[in-house]
Amino acid sequence: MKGSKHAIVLLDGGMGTELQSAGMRPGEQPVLFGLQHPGIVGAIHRRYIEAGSRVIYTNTFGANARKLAGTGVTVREAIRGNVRTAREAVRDAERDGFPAVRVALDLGPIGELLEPLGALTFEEAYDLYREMAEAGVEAGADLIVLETLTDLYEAKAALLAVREHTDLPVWVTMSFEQNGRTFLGTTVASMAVTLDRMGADALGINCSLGPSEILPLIREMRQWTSRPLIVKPNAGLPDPETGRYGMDARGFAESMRPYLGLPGVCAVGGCCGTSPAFIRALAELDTVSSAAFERPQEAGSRSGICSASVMAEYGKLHVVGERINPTGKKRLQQALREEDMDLIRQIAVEQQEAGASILDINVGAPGVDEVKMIQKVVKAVQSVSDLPLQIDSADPAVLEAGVRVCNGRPLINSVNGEQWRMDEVFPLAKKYGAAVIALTMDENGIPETAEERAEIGRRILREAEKYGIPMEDLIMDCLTLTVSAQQDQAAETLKAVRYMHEELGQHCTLGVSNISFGLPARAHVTSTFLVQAMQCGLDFPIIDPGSREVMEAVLAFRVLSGEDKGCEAYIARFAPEEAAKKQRQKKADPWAEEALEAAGDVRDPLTAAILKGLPGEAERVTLDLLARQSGMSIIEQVIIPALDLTGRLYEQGELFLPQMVRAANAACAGLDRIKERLQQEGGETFSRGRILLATVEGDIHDIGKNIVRVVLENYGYEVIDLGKDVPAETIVREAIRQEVRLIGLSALMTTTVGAMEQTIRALRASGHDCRIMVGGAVLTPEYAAKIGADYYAKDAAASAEIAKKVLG
Ligand code: THG
Repeated sequence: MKGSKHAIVLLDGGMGTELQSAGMRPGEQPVLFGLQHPGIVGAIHRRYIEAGSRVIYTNTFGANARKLAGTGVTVREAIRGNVRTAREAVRDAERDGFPAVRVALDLGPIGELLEPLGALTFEEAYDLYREMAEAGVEAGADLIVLETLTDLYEAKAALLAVREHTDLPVWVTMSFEQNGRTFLGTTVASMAVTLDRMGADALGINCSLGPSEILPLIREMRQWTSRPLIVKPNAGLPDPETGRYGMDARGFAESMRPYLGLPGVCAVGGCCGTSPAFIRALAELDTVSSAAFERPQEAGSRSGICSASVMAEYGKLHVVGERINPTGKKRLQQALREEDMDLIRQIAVEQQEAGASILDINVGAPGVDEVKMIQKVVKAVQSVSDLPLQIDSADPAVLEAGVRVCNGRPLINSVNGEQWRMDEVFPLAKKYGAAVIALTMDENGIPETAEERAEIGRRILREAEKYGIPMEDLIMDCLTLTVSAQQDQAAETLKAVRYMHEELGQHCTLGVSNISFGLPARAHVTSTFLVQAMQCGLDFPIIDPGSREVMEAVLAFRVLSGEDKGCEAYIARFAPEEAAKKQRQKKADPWAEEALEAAGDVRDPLTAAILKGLPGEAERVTLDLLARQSGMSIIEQVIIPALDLTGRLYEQGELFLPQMVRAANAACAGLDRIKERLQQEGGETFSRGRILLATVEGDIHDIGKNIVRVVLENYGYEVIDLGKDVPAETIVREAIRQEVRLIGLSALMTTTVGAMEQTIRALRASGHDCRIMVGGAVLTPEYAAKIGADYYAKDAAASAEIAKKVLG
């Protein structure tokens, strides 16, 4: 688009690196430094404004109560002081004739992992952001930007907190890796869909990658949202030799050029390693800098229901698993009353493995506080399954409680044509960005004819539009009646589905199994009706994925409709099964076993419980085994091989970090039982060896190190965690005192890899015999070798591999 001017909002560049060159010491908290040296921070803001920034980010990235604990400074003070510094810089610049500049309250991640991976609850995260948002409003910020987030759940808590306590515009930018996921597994698509529908004013990507690496991710994001997009990359990838960011201002600006013609990209700036010179170079590109967004030209065309990592995209066939529903199920009702989540977790995993792509959750049972229980169950299910969720209740308070704590974009089950029901459900759907199932019935019940059901459906669609809910987000349920009681109704339902699909282009759901109540051999009728309905346009069937006949109909339908390209899924599902049959006849070779395990077909119950991440089940099976077998032999023959297998699957990209951690937790539950037993029997305790972990001096990041710790502990190693910002002398002293043979050092920032090198030198100089592994975002294998480390651990799984090599 040569010659054309693309109006764009210029943001600012890096703050941390600027503060360090202005004298902030490594390890010092930027927020506190800003309070002590407002002049220095103000001068940095001023340089960005002079370079062309029209929105500046306040120096409040880590101003949350967790990070400020023990500093004697409150969140309010930290935010008030740093916002004032930015406001004054803007006031002075405007007085000196610069155009209008807006002050964005900058809020980064809390710095602790949220449940189920960590200890921080969704509600605690919400409260921490609420406190900061309120302080930001009071201090006079113009907008709020949530940035560098890697967990969609945290982003959702933060966005809700801001929305419920301020009227300011909110932008959200997250940090992705080149594979299009954050390091906690959130995908670009899930982020965009979830936060767009929840009403974030702009979305984007900052940090972790350079401009060229982010470009394909922004293109992907554009497909899922029509919000203005923000790009704030690092100055390239860190140099493997020096660990520093490689790009200069000119090169950075040149590689930002492709964004200027990209529809939807409305704001650009820089993150780590960028300076005012970089922003000036951006300003010199062929742009017109403005302080407000241009109207986005076109809508994102793709959408769906999602968790943080799985998208059930509209246009494909998705099985909704119906089994987390206590209606008529004594055992599940009892589990709910006793708040026993094990059974529920197990049902979730079984349905996912059987091929469900969405899980329906209903907790309606006598004697159950449903509002409380839906949150408990949603969290329990999310701790073992990555599938998107459907929240099923007649009570709007239960619906709200459920969709609030869903990680991702849920589906509400359901609304119908009654005005009062629409008036209570649609505002919830709008606020939380949920999609909604619409039952084609009203105060007069279920109409007999397809035409009347279609009429109610159209009325619901019109009403939804008044609430700003687009048609595509209503999944029509034309209602399955029981064929043995009302035989002509099966045809009416199918006719109504066909109308919804063909005439209105709506997505459709049905509670399919209802069709066959009262008949023998129900599966034949259920699966035949399912096929008929799918042929008419049913794309969100609610069924029991554990029913073989029904699921086989779904898999076959996908082949025949062309959705299963090259019949890949069909083959992947059935080929191993056939191979397994043959294998069982022959003597099994271990690699074939592994393929089976990867396909989820594990016959050893403890291995299965660990792979699926079911702690209760792992405990139960371990206790069974202990009656027959020694604790050590269970550890050696089952638990360790299961964890090794998890590690291999992780490396092959078959499992992701959350699943790894779940597996480790399940193994831990089994190990605890064994430890208890070993202690009762006196003496022998189990440890595979001792490992010391520390984040080096000057570095206050410990999420990465904490993940490594969890994984190593759950592999059976004894971990001595010295924490963060640890001086080299302490590490040497403790390594010697506790006779540690493997040491893991972590450094997240380019500025602290120097401290890592010094620590390694000090360890070598001490003469203590040990191996050293290093890890952290800016490290590379080359650099690790250069500073004298024995091993480079690219992630937690790699650290476990290294531990095995060194300690056995
Ligand atoms: N439309 C929408 N939502 C729905 C339905 C629908 N939710 C509920 C139901 N119908 C679909 N879900 C279930 C959940 C559990 C069972 C059936 C449907 C179930 N059925 C047992 C059976 O089929 O054998 C009966 C109980 C038992 O004997 O255990 O469990 O139509 N939007």
